[in-house]
Amino acid sequence: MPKHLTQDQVDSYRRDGFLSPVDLLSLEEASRFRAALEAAEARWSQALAGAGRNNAHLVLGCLDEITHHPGILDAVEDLIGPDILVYGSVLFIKEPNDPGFVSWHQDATYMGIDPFRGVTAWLALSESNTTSGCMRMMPGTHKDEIRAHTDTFSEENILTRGQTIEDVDEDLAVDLPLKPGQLSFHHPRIIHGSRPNRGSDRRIGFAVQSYLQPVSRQTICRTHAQLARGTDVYGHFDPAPRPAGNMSADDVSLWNQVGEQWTEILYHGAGQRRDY
Ligand SMILES: O=C(O)CCC(=O)C(=O)O
Repeated sequence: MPKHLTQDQVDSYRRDGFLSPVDLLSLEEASRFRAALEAAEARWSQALAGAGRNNAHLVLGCLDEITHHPGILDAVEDLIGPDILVYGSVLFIKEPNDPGFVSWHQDATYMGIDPFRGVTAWLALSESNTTSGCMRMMPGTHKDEIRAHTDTFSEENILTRGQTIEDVDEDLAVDLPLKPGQLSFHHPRIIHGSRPNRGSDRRIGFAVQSYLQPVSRQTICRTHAQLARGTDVYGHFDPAPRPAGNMSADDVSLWNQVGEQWTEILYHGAGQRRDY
């Protein structure tokens, strides 16, 4: 018996490789988290730019709260079972009229996790729709192997390497509009992307990328993860503590260490690097 999702939702995730929209936070909660995040961005603007958008749940109380939200973890448990690690997180923010886009890709390609037993949760903290550049998915492609990706390093591409799958039949894509407080789940092999934000508000997405079963392994370099629920009998990751408030010195030190590990992982074998 699922804890948060219906059996139909679980079945549709298994069939399509994504599930959306899922109601999780109230509008008030989402507004509170957005305000806390934006206050942190104003105060620590340098630290939270570029690669600082990765794993900010290790240093900001509001993102830690989302990451360990019992309702989100219930839904994750419905999809991957009771033992749950938080591997990492990414803030996907597109400013108003921002040319930034996300090319068609499969997350598992460059994350170095094998076996990759997990799911990404993408929470909207502002309207994410076709105007603001919501995510788009290619249903069923999670059942395929990893496709060939070209590293474009295109300036407006938000992905680390601008990695792109070239021959995607966009007519088959499904838009995933979300209201603030709703989230979507997606599988590590689903082909997905998003267009630029043509709207007048920020498009703010917070992705826990990903929640993992502890059997999953990082194959490129040893790194950290947090146990969110259940037990980890494998010990494939070093335990990362939850943050003590915002930007404490110890938490920032761990965050920087994980940032270096992620750079090694995400740019493994790449011809060039950039600052995120
Ligand atoms: O936020 C976006 O538009 C894309 C996010 C994404 O690619 C992901 O969460 O895997």
